Amino acid sequence: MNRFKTLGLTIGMSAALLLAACGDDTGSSDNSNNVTASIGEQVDYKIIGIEPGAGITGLSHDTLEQYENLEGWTLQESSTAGMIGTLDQAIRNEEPVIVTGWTPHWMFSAYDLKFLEDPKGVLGGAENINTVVRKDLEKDLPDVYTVLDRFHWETEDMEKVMYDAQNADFETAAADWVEKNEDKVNEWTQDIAQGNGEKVKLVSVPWDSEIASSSVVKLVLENLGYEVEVIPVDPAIMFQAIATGEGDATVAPWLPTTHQSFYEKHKDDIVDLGENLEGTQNGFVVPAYMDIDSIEDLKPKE
Ligand code: PBE
Repeated sequence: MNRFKTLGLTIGMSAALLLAACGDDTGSSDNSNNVTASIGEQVDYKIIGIEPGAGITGLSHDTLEQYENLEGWTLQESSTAGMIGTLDQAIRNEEPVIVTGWTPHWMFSAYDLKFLEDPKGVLGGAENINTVVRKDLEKDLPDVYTVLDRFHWETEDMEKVMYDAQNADFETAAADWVEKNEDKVNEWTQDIAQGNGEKVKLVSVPWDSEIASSSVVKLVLENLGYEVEVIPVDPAIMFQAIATGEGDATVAPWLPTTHQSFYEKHKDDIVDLGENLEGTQNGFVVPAYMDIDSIEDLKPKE
């Protein structure tokens, strides 16, 4: 929960940095007439990233290394809120900006954006979100294991919870989704016996997509009589917690690419129940008005 304080701080800071940067601008913000400054020069050869611990942050560093045309470019790590703040300011000023982005995320409905093509596939293609549990969960809490094994939904479901949570909170949005999707929930909970207040630790990551899925799974298990705690941590810690048995389960791993390094490290000590959602995507994201389509369209720093 502390993390959210940090996010607030970072968005303030990055807005301030951006304002300072705008002060240097010598009136060349209309990029359609600006033939002298390349996109690289205009964005100071920076990709705006998110939290250092995110899977996408590691992949973005790999991308900078693997594309020769990104020689001299850097990833400016910040926070999700900081990244959104910078993106929002750039769009208001119709300036170029390149951020690390992903779907499902509301940024694609709030702004007209596009993913830059990634011909080397470093940032991963269409991915899945998997359910991963600790080794003895099936033995210790077989009904919880079965519900988690059955849990599966669509990107539209997740987006609905994420969208509704913007006007309420995740708990309310999840409750509303559960109420309106009885059929799906019944498929997961069919013939499951009521629990007796047994504790379940659901480990997650602090991004909206996973707050949405964890909130729904928490509620479904609570309705079955379990006492569920959701613990948002960095992806590395999430995998470690399941491997050591400190956490019971997670519905948050992005695979096979985003969290691959953490998965590989712990794969012998965790149980992978397969995907609960298909069709996520990471990438370098730019406003649709920018005149480039691929990471390879960017020029090295001179
Ligand atoms: N994300 C959203 C996370 C996982 C969910 C893509 C920002 C990441 O680890 O990169």
